Amino acid sequence: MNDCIFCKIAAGQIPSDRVYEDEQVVVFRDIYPKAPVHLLMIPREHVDSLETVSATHEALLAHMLRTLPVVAHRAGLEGGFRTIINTGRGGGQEVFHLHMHLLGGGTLPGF
Ligand code: DGP
Repeated sequence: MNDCIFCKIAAGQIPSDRVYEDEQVVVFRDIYPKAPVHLLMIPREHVDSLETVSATHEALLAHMLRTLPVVAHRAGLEGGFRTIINTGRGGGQEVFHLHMHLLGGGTLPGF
């Protein structure tokens, strides 16, 4: 956890282009954007991935999901947005601190 890059971003030890924060989450621009708007929402608390959440994280997860549309609207994504949670190596997760990708601002490819 001490080497977790997203913990360091949440703590302000590594710079990021932060667009939103509250007592539970931080949202910043992805360094390798896959869409005109590509944000990452992370909890301030370190959680490895969706596979390691427990009942104690239910309120946090609800907060994250409820906050995503607020952040999307602030980012100008009035027409909608895509949310992705890569989970585990097989799911394409590269950073093992739970994060939700928020993408939009153009015509997103289907998959
Ligand atoms: P995932 O594959 O779901 O683990 O996506 C991790 C994302 O994190 C990837 O799209 C690139 C982004 N990322 C990795 N390191 C940094 C960083 O230091 N700063 C920012 N802003 N984004 C990062």
